[in-house]
Amino acid sequence: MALEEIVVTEAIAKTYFEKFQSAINLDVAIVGAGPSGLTAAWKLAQKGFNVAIFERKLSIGGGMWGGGVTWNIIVVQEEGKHVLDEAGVPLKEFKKGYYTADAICATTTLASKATLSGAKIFNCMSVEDVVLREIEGEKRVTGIVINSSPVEIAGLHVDPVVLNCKYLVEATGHDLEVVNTLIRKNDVRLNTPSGKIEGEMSMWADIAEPHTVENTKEVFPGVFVAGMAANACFGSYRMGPIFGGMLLSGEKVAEEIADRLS
Ligand code: 48H
Repeated sequence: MALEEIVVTEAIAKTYFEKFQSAINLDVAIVGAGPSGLTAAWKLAQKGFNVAIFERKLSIGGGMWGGGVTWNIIVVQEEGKHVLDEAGVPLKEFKKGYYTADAICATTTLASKATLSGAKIFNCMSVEDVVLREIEGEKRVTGIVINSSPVEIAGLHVDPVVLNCKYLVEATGHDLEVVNTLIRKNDVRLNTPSGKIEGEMSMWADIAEPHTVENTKEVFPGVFVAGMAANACFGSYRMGPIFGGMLLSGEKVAEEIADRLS
């Protein structure tokens, strides 16, 4: 059978825009396809919610691909082990309570779980702003403002487009980009002790791991923070290449949002 290039073009354009169209009114928009974002997407899609991740880079996985200093092995402690067990990622006990996993296997398996459960991933797509509305006297984020990453990287003056979401999950890691933009542009207070971003602190893994989960919560009406972004927002420590907190944070944010949406 002859291969017609034009059919390939049609197939990609039609199928991509069907996928895009189905993301115009989302239950949950997740910003960032690192471990916390991928886990949240998997768990929400598994429950049947319309969920999509927007990832600036071409590759998914955020900081998990590289393990520690590019030695591509991650460590997970007892508490977070069940998430990788459920995904089917093989783990080895290194010492009591310390498990290792291959970073490539963990990343690809979480991405596979998310997409096969029905979550959509839009890579090369940056979230550059949010939609803010006043609803019954309360300001709330009701959507995301997205642009193609190549447009952003080239510094082209091309306007973004908007997608609606009932909830936004900021899983952008250390930079906490979305909440930073929210408070820079608008006179609003966050649900943090100071009402502002508390900021990430230095390394203290033992405290940072449980804090990542505690700090996974709604920081502004319609906006949850997860993963490293949660610690940056609420002011806690970093933890190096230990990923249990990221997985548990993704699991928690999915549960909390699922409860709200049900
Ligand atoms: C679209 C964006 C935008 C944007 C950023 O950093 P991540 O891996 O995030 P987490 O929180 O799931 O995992 C953190 C972990 O990788 C880590 O860094 C740890 C454990 N550090 C500890 C330590 O001590 O250093 O992924 C975030 C993703 C990235 O892929 C970004 O490209 C993406 O978010 N992103 N995507 N629009 N505005 N900002």
